[in-house]
Amino acid sequence: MYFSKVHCVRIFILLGAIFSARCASAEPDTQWFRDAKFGIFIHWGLYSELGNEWQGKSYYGSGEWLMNRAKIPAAEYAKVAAEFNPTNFNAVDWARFVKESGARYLVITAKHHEGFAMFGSKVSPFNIVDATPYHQDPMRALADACRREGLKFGFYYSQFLDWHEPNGGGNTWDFPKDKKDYPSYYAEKSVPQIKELLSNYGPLGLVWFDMPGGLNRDKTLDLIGEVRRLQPACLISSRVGNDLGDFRDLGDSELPPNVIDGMWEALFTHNDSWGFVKSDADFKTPADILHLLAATSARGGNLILNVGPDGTGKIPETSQRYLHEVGSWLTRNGESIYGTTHSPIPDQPWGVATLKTNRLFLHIFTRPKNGVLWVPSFSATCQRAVLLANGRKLKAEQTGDDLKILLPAALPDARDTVVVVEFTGLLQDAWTSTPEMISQAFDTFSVDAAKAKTTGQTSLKSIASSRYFGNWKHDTCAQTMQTPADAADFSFCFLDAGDYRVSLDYACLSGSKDREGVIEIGGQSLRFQTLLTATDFDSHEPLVFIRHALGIIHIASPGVLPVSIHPQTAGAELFWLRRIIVEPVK
Ligand code: JFZ
Repeated sequence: MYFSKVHCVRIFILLGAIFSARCASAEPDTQWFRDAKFGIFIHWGLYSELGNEWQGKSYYGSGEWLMNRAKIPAAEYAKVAAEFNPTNFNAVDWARFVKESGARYLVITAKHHEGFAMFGSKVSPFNIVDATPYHQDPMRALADACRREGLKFGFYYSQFLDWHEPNGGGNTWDFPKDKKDYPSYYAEKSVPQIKELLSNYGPLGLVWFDMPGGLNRDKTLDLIGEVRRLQPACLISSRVGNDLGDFRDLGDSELPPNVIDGMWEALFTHNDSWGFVKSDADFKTPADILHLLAATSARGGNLILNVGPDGTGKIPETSQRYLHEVGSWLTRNGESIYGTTHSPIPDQPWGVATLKTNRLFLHIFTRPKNGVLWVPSFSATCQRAVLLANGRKLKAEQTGDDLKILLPAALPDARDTVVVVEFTGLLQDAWTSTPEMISQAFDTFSVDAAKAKTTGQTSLKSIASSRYFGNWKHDTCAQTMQTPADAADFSFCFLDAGDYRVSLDYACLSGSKDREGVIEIGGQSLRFQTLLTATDFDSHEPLVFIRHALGIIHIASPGVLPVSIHPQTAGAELFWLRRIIVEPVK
């Protein structure tokens, strides 16, 4: 058969494109993740149909754990599939919802711990196509719709916990633990389904594994090898287990107090549950979400925020409205988030910062009352400062490493107004060396214990506790302070003279009740005796803190002062210090 020269050239070009595409995906594609900064999580399964209610009883907390909390027999729970018919689901609408939220990627539960596959699986008949009246695979349509919107698409897959299967992890109310054969579960369901997801839904941005178990490091490496073989560019979450994975997922609803290097993700629910809960209206506001997004970016990570559609496939109205507001803000201010790196300065009384090459983005959550935005540790040279929203140039004065920007009386965005500082020279990383900036320009200052320099036995620890089941909170506290040498030390820069009320926010268990401590600020000290907040600690109960007002200090002139908190005498642990509160006296 004769090939014209044109045909040969076309074939050559096509082969070249295929080859380069294969080469391009020869290893995990991390750049999109680093730049994305914001993703949407969707938890959607049979639990969404139940909405955390079972046999007339309402449960509170994570709805996707209902089967476990109510110890519903697997055979009984499986009957819910016959009622699951998400006629309100519309892949194009969902993809548009994610796009208009300003998120750059979507991760959706392909199979959660209930064991039900929200995709057409040939591995198990317990799936949305075979076991429900819906008889369709929503994931195929959703994956395609997301790609058409320019979004990265990924699957959450619970690779070990599976309450439907005798050999899956977690269901010991139907299937005795000592009879479980985890390797069989992986061989017969988990890994084959993961391969289905990696083979049938197009290029995936990531696979979000969760709750690892039943695999040693070598077997986990084998699983990772399968992902790499089928989708070389696909990223893998750290919850694949055994300290492996391409990016680190923090604990549920955990914002780290400080910068974390490398690729990582903070994951939060929009209300108090991952899965849909009929009674849960505790939604984060647009301002809450924007502050969380900016703070996560300031620390160098991504925020993935979860929404939980109901059993009909409807995303809660509040989630739709609030995430649309977030998206509108990102349309105007997105360059201060997307593609940024961590802030060179710690959180400030006015907000947080993000950085992109020679531009520092100042996210103003609270306007200083005197209109002066003080930017500490600014070691570069400010060339100009403008409001991102409208390009309005602002007056900026730099004295050494202190940059002061004069703000207009009204800021464009009450939730988060961004000032862009364009600079030359090198902006040093001063996250840990910058003192706490205290002044009369704000009503209150909150200094996290996580900022402390510790001495002696003092330790800083992130303590997880929960309100409702699965509604996790994380508080970094200064602990094990037993002698005067065990201190939590800080540096406060008072910009204004005046009086300031000092309070401590801490938890005090029974062993620490009535312990005497002291906070020293410069040459002044405030002594205190601890107040009991709880007899003991259980991570499945709320960790209660008290805000204990210690007294007023007088600052005669501006300046940097050392601050130290420690026991007055040797004895039991003083308390679990979460933060110092400083309030200017009007
Ligand atoms: C897991 C799931 O059990 C939960 O239903 C949800 O899917 C969430 C995103 O992931 O929950 C976890 C997993 C890990 C921690 C806490 C909750 N952790 O490491 O603290």
